[in-house]
Amino acid sequence: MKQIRSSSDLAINGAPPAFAEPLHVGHPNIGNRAAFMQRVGEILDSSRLTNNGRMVQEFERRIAEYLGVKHCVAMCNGTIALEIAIRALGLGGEVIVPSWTFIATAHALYWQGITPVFADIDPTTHNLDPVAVRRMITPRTTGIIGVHLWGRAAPIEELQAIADEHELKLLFDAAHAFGSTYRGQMIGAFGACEVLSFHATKAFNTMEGGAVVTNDDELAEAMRLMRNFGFAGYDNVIYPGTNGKMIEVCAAMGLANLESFDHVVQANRRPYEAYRAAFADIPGLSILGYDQACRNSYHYVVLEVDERFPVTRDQIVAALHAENVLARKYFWPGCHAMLPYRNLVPNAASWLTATRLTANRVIVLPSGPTVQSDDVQTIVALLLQLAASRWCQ
Ligand code: T4K
Repeated sequence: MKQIRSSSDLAINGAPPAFAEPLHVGHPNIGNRAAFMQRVGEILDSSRLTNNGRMVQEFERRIAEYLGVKHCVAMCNGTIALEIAIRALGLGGEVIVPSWTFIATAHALYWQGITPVFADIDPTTHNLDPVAVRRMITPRTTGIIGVHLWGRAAPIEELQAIADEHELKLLFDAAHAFGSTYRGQMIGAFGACEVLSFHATKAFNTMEGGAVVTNDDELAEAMRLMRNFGFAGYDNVIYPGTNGKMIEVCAAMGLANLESFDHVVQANRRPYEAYRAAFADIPGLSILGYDQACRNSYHYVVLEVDERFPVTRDQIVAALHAENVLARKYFWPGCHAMLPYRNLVPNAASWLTATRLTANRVIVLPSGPTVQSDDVQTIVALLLQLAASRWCQ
């Protein structure tokens, strides 16, 4: 472990990096390998590799059960799951989304000729601000996509009230929220449907994968059709569908990982609490809190840097990368500032005040079960040394 006593111990000043191997945000959680390999063996023996095989069916059953929802429609990834949900709900025209999200939320609309309309967030929760959502409604609005960012529930009731009042469809991008709860209920059954991502970098992963979960029988049926080219039986296509199917090996990974998910959540909490305690008394640095009344996977450790800290967010990220700490600026600069949206709505920044403020403050730190408390202490020491040396200059 590198000792950090002075600025000459920092890698940006020529010292060796603190970590020999990179420390990632989103290091994949790999659960019970033996259980996974056993299932892979069964798949190979059965020679059913994809197209709604036994593993996918079992996976869908188990996820629906875990989340307490009627239907889980498994897909090849979260982006396709979003696209299919949007299409199955019949959205068109304009749909209101936060800009402060992963680009896939906006792309899933744009890809289908729908205009994403960016509404501002509440800077204390990083989720959509219902007042800002109301402001963006026009006669062309057909829906709202709330994002449960960092696994924190979006303002579900307020968004549902707006949707009901204006006869809009409401769905949730729950890519970060597997296993989260809102008012004692699992995320999964809110809105018309909720969309999950099981990407390798998520707390719960199927390598690549996603799903739409819903209590709506008809919607689930439509999505099952859409993810399989629109086939309603052999030789009978009744809809211009796509290929959104999850493969058997991914479902097997999910089934194996589901067994250890609660353990992952417990293990995630250790680095999260260690970071939170370490930064508690440092002016200008704070870790985004999670509501103690709700469950969260503690997968994302979101550090906010404000002007009271003597080093900028970007300088911190550069210094951490030199140490092999691959912290991320998720989701800077916001969807509105990326192509094609930057050209489509060049003035969006003028109403996205909280989004811009937040985007310039955030660093997501490496965490998860593989990050040890010594690692956290080293990262904290690096930041303090960085501040001390800049402070002296
Ligand atoms: N909605 C929201 C709100 C989302 O956050 C996402 C995805 C989606 C929708 C769409 O769901 P998917 O279609 O992806 O299922 C990553 C993920 O690719 C993406 O799934 C995720 N959100 C987003 C937040 O992060 P990148 O480009 O930043 O990931 P990448 O490749 O840089 O990986 C992060 C780090 O993890 C790397 O530095 C290395 C490490 N890593 C990564 C992979 C894939 C590993 O150690 N092993 C691996 O297999 O987007």
